[in-house]
Amino acid sequence: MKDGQFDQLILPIGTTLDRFINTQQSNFPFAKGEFSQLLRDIAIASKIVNREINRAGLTNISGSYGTQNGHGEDQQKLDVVANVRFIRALKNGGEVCAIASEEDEELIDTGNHNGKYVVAIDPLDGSSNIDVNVAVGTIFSIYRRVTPTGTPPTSEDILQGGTKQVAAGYILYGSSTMMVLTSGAGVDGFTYEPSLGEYYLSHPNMRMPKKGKIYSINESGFAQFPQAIKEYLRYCHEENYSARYIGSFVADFHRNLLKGGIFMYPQSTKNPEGKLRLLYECFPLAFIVEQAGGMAIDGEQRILEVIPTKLHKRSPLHIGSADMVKTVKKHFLLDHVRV
Ligand code: AHM
Ligand code: MG
Repeated sequence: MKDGQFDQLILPIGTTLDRFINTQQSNFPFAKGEFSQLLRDIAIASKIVNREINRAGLTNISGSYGTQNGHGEDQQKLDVVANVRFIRALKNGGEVCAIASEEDEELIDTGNHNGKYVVAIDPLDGSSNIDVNVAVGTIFSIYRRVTPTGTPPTSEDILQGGTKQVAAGYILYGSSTMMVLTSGAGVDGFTYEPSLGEYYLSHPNMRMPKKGKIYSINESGFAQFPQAIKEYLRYCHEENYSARYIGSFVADFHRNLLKGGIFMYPQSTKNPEGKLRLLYECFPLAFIVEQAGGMAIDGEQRILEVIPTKLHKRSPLHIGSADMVKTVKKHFLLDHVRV
């Protein structure tokens, strides 16, 4: 072994998520200990969910739960487990007064009326992939409440619009488990070390490539897509871009964030509003993508500027490398000329 090579091998793993949160706290004048504690609560729940997912094939926890959520979608057992884990952690933490979850039709009042924060969460996104051992994710978004502390939260607290997020993140339960986080000062990625039970900073200051050659879309809907998307897809084919689509938003997004690419879930004649939900799917990843130098639009408008009218509002989404998203936008603008 060459000089210094051994030292490289035994370098300490580095900064834990906990330590990172503590140092970041000083950058946010409003963020006293509550905000840090809230991020820690999410991290703890994610470790438990990670454990459940890893054992899914061994326990009776995969497959359908036999119920539907408020959108009429079949709930998987793990959807329900993850929802309970995150809600319990957020309720017990005490910093959050309300939670909007994909799995619950109404806004959840945690009973902590002195809590300053509200959270929107998709506890387990892409959960239909669990049974086939494919990556899934958790997506979350944090706001400061707008109603006075000490009073019951209202939907006004959560329907503020994406620009009002104070933090957002996702956990990718993949070949390794990662948490990717922004609190408005760049994006940082943490990899989970299961034997130590800690997230460690592994991807500091993540930047998305300006251009990419990957497009991610469920192309089976081609005939039902708007003209702009059909034209853009033809352009992707001509440019010899690679098609990559797992069907787990977090996993598809994460790959594109690292390698450069675009993820699209457009409106269609089947889903005139698209499929993905603003509060806990589009907004958090749009906040992250912008913080990493990318873009997110619903066609012509910046996603973060859309004001949601209801808890589970859906939106078309085109998100990824800035130059690719700009090209999609150009195609939507051209649609007006074509009409
Ligand atoms: P879910 O929240 O019910 O899991 O649905 C969201 C998922 C995303 O992860 C993924 O991008 C999309 O649905 C895939 O949808 P489709 O099967 O229509 O391609
Ligand atoms: Mg989802």
